[in-house]
Amino acid sequence: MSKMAILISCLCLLSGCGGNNENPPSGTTPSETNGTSAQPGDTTEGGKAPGGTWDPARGTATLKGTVRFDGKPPRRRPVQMGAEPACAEHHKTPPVSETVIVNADGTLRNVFVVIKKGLQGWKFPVPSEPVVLDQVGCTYVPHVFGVRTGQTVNIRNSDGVEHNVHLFSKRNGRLNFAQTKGASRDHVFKRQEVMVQLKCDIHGWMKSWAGVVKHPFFAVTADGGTFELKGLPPGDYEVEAWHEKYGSQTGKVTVGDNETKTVDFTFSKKKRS
Ligand SMILES: [Cu+2]
Repeated sequence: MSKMAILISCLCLLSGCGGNNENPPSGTTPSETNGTSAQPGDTTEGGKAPGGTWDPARGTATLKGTVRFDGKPPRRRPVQMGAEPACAEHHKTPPVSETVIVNADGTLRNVFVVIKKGLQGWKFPVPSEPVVLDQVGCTYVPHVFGVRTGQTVNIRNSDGVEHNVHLFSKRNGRLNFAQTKGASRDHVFKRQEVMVQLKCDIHGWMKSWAGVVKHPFFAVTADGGTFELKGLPPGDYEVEAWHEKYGSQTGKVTVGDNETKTVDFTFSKKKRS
């Protein structure tokens, strides 16, 4: 086996690449995105099931990678907030769409990367601290985030206007409530689901995506388009990379004790189906 760091590179020009691709058309709901496919971590296929509570001493392996965008980056269109002056005046410069953000170096932001298979059997302690989802300037912050099953999401409205938080989910029930200025409400997702969508019914441009995961091995790409999943047990893994417009890709990798392996992904307009 080569020692080359890059085991998998889902280059979009190669036929067959993205065979697990579940690309949705733009604007589809999360349930449409994921169709009837298995949810990450739900399967017992393809790996050992060590069982029991997670032992951090086993977490010696690291997976890292870069998510790139192939092609001319789409223009980030202005978000029209004129109908709600309190939203528009919050922004010093006109807000632009967060749907596709290609970094200056050609990498792609807001891609949710998660271990899809290989961790079944472990039970991971749930963090006591909440994940915060705020509404600021009539924008959800963050736009894409991860949260653990059983972990609290603290949903806040830091704006001076009323919002509505509406969950679109296939596995986590219903959630739909109005939130007045300065309000705060906690919510806990009970079932793994990659992804769920939160929208404001009052301001149609307000959308946020959450990956609800049973384990702690997930990341969202930011500037630089990179991710790193540290503290993994050595093993065989399937890694999923999800983007709200360009769908999902998966890659397989084997990582050993004290090893670091790289799994890269490339998205492009061509991968839409
Ligand atoms: Cu709103």
